[in-house]
Amino acid sequence: MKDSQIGVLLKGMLVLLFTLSCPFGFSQDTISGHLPEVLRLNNGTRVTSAQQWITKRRPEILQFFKQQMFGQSPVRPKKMIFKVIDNEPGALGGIATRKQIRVLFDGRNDGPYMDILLYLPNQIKRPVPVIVGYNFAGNQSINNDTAVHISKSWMSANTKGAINNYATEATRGIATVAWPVETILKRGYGLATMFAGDVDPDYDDGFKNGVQALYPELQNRGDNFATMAAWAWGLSRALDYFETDKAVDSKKIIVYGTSRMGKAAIWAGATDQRFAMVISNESGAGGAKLFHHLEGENTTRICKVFPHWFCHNFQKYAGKDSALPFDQHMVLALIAPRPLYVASAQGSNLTDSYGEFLSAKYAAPVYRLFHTNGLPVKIMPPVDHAVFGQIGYHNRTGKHDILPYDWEQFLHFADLHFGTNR
Ligand code: GTR
Repeated sequence: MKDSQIGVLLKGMLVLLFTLSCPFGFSQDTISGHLPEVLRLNNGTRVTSAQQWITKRRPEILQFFKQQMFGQSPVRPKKMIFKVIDNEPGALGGIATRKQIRVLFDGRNDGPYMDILLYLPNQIKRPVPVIVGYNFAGNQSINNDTAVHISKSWMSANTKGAINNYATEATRGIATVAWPVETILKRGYGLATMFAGDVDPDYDDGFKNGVQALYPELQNRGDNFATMAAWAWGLSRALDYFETDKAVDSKKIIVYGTSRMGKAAIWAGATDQRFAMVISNESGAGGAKLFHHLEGENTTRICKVFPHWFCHNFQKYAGKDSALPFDQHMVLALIAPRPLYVASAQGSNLTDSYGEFLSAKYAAPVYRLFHTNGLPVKIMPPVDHAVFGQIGYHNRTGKHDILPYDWEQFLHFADLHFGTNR
């Protein structure tokens, strides 16, 4: 055989090896450094059963992330009160019942509060599953329903229609594309939303203005109750309310969030197992994205630009993405075996689609311990091609956003798991 023929043969073998290894995911995972194993106990023992996961590994991981990244959160406040301040059975032209519920965190009318806006579909006569997630600009921003109270909480100066960091009437309906309320209701789901800034404003205020003020004992420590954990905690308080509302099926609450709100939704799902499903849309770094995949936002940027999001201990990991003794696949695994949908967008560079896919992929072995199919693919599906297992995933074309395509996949995923609209 000539040298050139040997060369061609070798090349052919390499291509074959590459092709064969792809379905097992060996060749494409550009992970930097060593990715910590989700199924190995701190003492080195391999975790091989769901029982071991539940009793040993899950608590270890949860404790680690509470100490090192998200910080500790308080339990449900004893004095919390829900005040239904609006209950309109003929909302949105008669298709919905609208409720606005003020959650008084410490029971005081002049204390910290969060307003829940809840729409329930009138065509369903039994308790309905509800999708709950934070908005970025106040409840009045999600549609043009003039009865929705305008937020009185601080918001980003970039908010369209806000003046001096506070909402005006001009902020009403600025996020209607992000919140297809009627589509969601027609599919048989309720929709609840809150403004994250009610719980904790999104800036580094030394934790003076958010719910943290109620918990001084959880401040001035490495594992302090920081903003992301406060937002997740607020989602759990909304769930506390749903448990009291007979029109809601509180065993079917879907926690959803886009971007930073997706990070909060993931942590809520990880810490509160009452959430039956988690949907993360382009949650990126500190959400679904794997830090060990060195693209998009990294620990250095997160720690510098958003020092209030994670606890003080997290600062020591800045710049160490390849050497982290943890990563976000472990946070996603805390949601197992509950259905989890991770959505990415090709043009969302900061949130790193491939890094998000990898977290879902490396969380999947935990799902398989529970005899679910986990993520049904091992290599990233093509753009605009959603896959639906116990974990769902898509990477759509377009920029960082939440679009009708995303909602269509989420609702389909929810239908599959909750057996709705079959
Ligand atoms: C960016 C931030 C991301 C993501 C995004 C968003 O500035 O770096 O982590 O959360 O904001 O929330 O839209």
